[in-house]
Amino acid sequence: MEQLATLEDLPKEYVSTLTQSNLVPLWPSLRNVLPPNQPIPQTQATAWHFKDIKPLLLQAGELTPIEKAERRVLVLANPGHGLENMKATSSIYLGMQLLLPNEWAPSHRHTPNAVRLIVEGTGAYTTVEGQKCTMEHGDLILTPSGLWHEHGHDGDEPVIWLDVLDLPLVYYMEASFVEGGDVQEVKGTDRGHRYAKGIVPTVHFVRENSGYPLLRYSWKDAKQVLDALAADAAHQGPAQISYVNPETGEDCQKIIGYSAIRLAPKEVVQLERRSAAQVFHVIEGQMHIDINANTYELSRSDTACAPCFAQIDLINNGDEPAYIFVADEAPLQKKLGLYSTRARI
Ligand code: 1HN
Repeated sequence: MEQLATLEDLPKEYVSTLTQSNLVPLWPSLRNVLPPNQPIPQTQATAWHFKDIKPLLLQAGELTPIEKAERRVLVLANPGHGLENMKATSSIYLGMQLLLPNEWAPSHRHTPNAVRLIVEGTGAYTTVEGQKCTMEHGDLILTPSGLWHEHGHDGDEPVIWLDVLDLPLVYYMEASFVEGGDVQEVKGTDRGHRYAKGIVPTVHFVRENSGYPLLRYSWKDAKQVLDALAADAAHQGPAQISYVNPETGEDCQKIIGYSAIRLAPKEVVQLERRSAAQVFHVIEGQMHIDINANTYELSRSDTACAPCFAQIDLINNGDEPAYIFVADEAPLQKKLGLYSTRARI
């Protein structure tokens, strides 16, 4: 493609006259906003190790009372986006949150969608629109846009979880805001028991929160399905599950997609190159991940992110299966007609 003229090729007075009228010439910036053939991501391959995060998070527990934090979180920020922008990828926010015994993170609701993936500890719960969802290691709990949610802790050890939100996108759209609320009345426990093996309740009433029939996806169940897939001789390719709305089969949230992969001991999975950036988090086991020219060793509770169109290899060097949670921007890109894949190089 043709090299285009730069700002320096224009007379200074001309440029300053443009500026005074809030005008900008397109051509000096055209190749930045429309790079040839593929995007130039700001997202950098980055890994965060739990052994580094945990002591700092526990220290935050001593330094800042929950009343002064509302949510006690250390954000996993991608240096390619500038740490202060709190982005793991262009649209995905990641944070590790700590709740100590007897603490309470008050009820609120906001426009960004959130999920939490439970990393460590027992005894805590999230109440979402009156449904109390207990937290156990590996569980996925949804707090979709506009639903009231609060966290409590009746146990006796620190509980840590990974928050995943579409905050960077919603903030960019100038659509991000929160409302505070009163303590919720608990009306029931999570509705997981309503859904089993292709059996769903017949819908003959108007739903309170249509679109989010299931709020807690139990890791015990997800792991069982992954193990069954791996043991099934007829199953082709890596054992992988998607977290979906059990009534429609669609992605469980509108913007970020959630899935999990099982890597058998010594299994190597070469992912296709995707237009959607991705996040990987080790639920159990360990893995070696190659993202373009970067290599990371990830253990239990470690997290990494990969930019769009990255070439990614997942390798389980251990003797036990590895279970990896994946978050990606695919639902958003598909809705916008922007999703594509490329052959590996
Ligand atoms: C939020 O509501 C939670 O409810 C956690 O636990 C992290 C980060 C940004 C905005 C809202 C929570 C958040 C958040």
